[in-house]
Amino acid sequence: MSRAPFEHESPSGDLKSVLTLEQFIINQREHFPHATGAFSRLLRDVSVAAKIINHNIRRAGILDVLGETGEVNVQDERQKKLDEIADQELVRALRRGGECCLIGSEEQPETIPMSPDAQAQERYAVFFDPLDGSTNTDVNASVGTIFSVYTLPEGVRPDDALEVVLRPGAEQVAAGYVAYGSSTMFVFSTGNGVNGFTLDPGIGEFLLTHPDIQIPDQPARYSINEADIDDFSPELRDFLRWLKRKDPDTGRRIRSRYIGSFVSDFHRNLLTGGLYMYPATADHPEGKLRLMYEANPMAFLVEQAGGNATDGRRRILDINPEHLHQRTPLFIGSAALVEAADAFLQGRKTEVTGVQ
Ligand code: P6P
Repeated sequence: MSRAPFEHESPSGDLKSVLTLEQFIINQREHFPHATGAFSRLLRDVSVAAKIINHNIRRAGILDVLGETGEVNVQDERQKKLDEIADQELVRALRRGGECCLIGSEEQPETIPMSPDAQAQERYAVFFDPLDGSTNTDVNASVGTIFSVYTLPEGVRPDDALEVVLRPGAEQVAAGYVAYGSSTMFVFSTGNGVNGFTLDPGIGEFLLTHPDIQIPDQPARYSINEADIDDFSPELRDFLRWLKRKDPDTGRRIRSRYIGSFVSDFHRNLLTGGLYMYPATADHPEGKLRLMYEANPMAFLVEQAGGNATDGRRRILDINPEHLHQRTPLFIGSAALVEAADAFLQGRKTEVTGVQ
C-alpha cells in the first residue's frame, strides 16, 4: 500500500505533492518481496548521516572544521577536517542503525567490521567515499558523498566478509550519492531506476524532486582535467579533438565543465547529458577514481539512468575487484559518448559518426 505523498507548500505558493525519502523507500519495499525492513532502515541510516554532514558543511566557515587534520589518509592525500567528520558520521550512523555488518571507507586503510558476533547477523556491506572533492571545502565549492551497498550471505564471519563481498559492481543491491551543492540532493537506485531527493532544511526531510532520472543522449558538457593532456594517449587526444568539433548541423560545440568534485560533475552530466573522464595519467597510472566506492556506485546509477561506464575497454560493473582501494580509469555518462570514447581508445574510431 503506497503512502500518501507529503503535501508541501512550495515558495511559489502552489502545493506540490512530494514524497519524503522515507515514504519513498517504504513504497519501494514492494520491489523487495523478502524485505524485512532492514534494507529500508540501512538507507535511512545513510540519509541521517547525510543530513548531519550537510549541517557541518553549511556551517564550515563558522565552525572550526575547515582546513586539514594534519593527517595523510590511506590514499596518500592530505585529509581535510570535513573528510574526518563525514567519515565519522557515516560510521556512527551505520553502527547505531545496526543493519550493516561491514564498512569500507576511502578514509580507512582497512574495512571496519560492525558486528561483534562470531557470525554477521546483518546482511549489508557498505562502501563509501565520505566526502568526495574535499579540496573544494575551503573555497566554498561543491562536494559529495558516494555510497555502495552489497548483501552478504547469511553466516559470513566479519573477518571473512571482505573477501566474500569484494565482488563486481554488477552485484551491488543499491548505490547513491549526496551532492552538497546550491541545494543538497540525495540520489540513489536500488536497481529500479534512479530517483533524486532535495533536502528541505526547514523540515529536515529529503523530498522527491527528480523522479526516474534518465541521462539525456544529447550531451551538454564534458569533464576532464586537461592539465594532464601531455599524459594522455594519442587516441585520447584524438577523441578530445573530435569531442570539441563544431556540430555541422547546429554549429555549436559541447562545453567543458570540471568542478574538481566527481559527484558534482557526475550529477550535472546525469541531468543535462555529458561525459566525465579520468584516464590513466603519469601521477595515476591506474586512474585516480576508486573502483569500490566511486566508480562502481556511479556506474550502477548511470546504467540505471540509461548511460554507460567503462575503463576505456571494460564495463566498470564487470571488473573483478582485487583490493578495497583499487583505482580505475573512468569514462562515464551519456551512452553514445562513452561508446565513442571506447572506440577511439580501442583504435575503432572509424566506427564513430562524424569522424573525419
Ligand atoms: P584532479 C577528488 O579528489 C577526485 O577524486 C574527484 O572528485 C575529482 O573529479 C578529481 O579527484 C579531481 O582530480 O587530479 O583533476 O585534481
